[in-house]
Amino acid sequence: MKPDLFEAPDYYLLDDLLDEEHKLVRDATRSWVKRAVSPIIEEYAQKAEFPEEILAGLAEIGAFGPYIPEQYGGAGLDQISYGLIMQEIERGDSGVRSTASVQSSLVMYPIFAYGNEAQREKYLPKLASGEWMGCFGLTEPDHGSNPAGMVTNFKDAGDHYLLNGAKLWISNAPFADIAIVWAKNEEGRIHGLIVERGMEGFSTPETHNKWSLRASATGELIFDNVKVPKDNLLEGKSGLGAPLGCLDSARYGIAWGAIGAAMDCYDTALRYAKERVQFGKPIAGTQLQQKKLAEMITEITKAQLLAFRLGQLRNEGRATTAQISMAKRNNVEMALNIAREARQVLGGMGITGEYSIMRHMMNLESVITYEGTHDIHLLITGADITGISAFK
Ligand code: TGC
Ligand code: FAD
Repeated sequence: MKPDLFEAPDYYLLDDLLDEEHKLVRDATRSWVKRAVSPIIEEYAQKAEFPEEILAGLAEIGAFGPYIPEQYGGAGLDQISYGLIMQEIERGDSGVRSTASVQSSLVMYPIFAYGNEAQREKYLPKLASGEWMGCFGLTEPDHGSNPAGMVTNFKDAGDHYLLNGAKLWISNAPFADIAIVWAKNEEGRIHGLIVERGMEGFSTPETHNKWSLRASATGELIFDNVKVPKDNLLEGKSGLGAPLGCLDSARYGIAWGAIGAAMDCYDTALRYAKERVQFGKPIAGTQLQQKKLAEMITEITKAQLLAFRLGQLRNEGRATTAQISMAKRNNVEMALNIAREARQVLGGMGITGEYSIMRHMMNLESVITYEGTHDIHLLITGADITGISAFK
């Protein structure tokens, strides 16, 4: 892969809206990505392996639990810093951002928000340091967009629960030490359970043959009469709203992350277009390539503004699920469109691993599907503005 020459576009001088801490966090993440992710990521993606060697670095830059309070090992940052960290990591690779998103928003957040003090103290510091990694099991083979239909269940068996069922498409599953598993009790109410690797009857087979997120490890979670201690129940919240609350945080991170992937594609295409000479002049001097590049920077700028405003609303505790859906949907589609256009700017070179664009493009096909598909987010907006749910 070519050396990482990334220069971040900031067409509307959005840096002026950031405070010193935001810039510090953003710049530290950016230089870590250049140093630790860019040089190795293409090789890992080609061989379809997760680069476990970067876990310690992710923990060091505060990517595990950026907004979790420092008393539990988190970085105690605000939502805009969290977004900027996700943006910079996904600039490197969506799969690496996935690992950080899952650890922060889908594992640490539910333990912090729905767990008791003993659970917070037991798990959060080790998750923040990367000593333990986690995964989040909501999706099932027959229940993806409609998790309310899940069949994974647990029964009261005296001093423990007995957990049965299966989850599919679970990021980090193959190497996770713990799993936050959403399952129904005997009354059909959804609860979160902390399942630990090593519990008898719990296995995590890896999912192979992915053309997307190849540098991320995806797997299944299989529960065959797993005895889960009663202490491992997340007591603070139950019902579908509990996992959906975690998704709010992760989807928000993706709204920022996708901007990172788009910025990398744009920056690569712009540099290439200025250097590549055809018909006696740089292709950047042709009207058609300028149209592509001008539209890219316009869309990136709009997405940046959407994410920044959403971050302000999150900081004030005012962002709604529907606002988060709008930003996730818009920004991921924006990034995917830019990846496709940028790939064309590079001609044949665009399909090679010498450049990051094709990898971003393939990754974004997962990003537009997970954490709620593109269509589901549109329907969340539709329900919000009309007051009528298309799901019922
Ligand atoms: P609905 O009737 O709308 O809601 C059920 C209950 O939940 C409450 N609720 C929320 N509570 C807290 N936060 C939220 N964001 C909430 N949204 C809804 C709601 O008030 C209600 O409460 P109650 O007390 O009335 O029961 O539910 P529905 O069954 O109609 O479904 C709505 C729908 C389709 C939008 C929802 O099921 C959905 O979002 N589906 C998409 C599934 C999804 O996003 N799965 C993601 C899996 S995890 C993943 O992909 C990780 S990828 C990781 C990575 O690598 O980055
Ligand atoms: P389906 O729900 O079967 O949807 C198929 C198509 O039908 C989609 O286009 C969808 O938009 C459309 N559709 C569905 N319902 C409607 C409707 N009512 N109206 C109109 N169209 C509709 N899940 C986890 O729990 N944890 C993870 O860590 C995780 N990581 C993932 C990693 C990867 C790489 C991938 C690909 C997925 C991951 N997922 C994870 C699962 C992901 O959240 C689901 O794939 C996603 O929610 C969609 O579910 P599905 O694949 O079953 O598609």
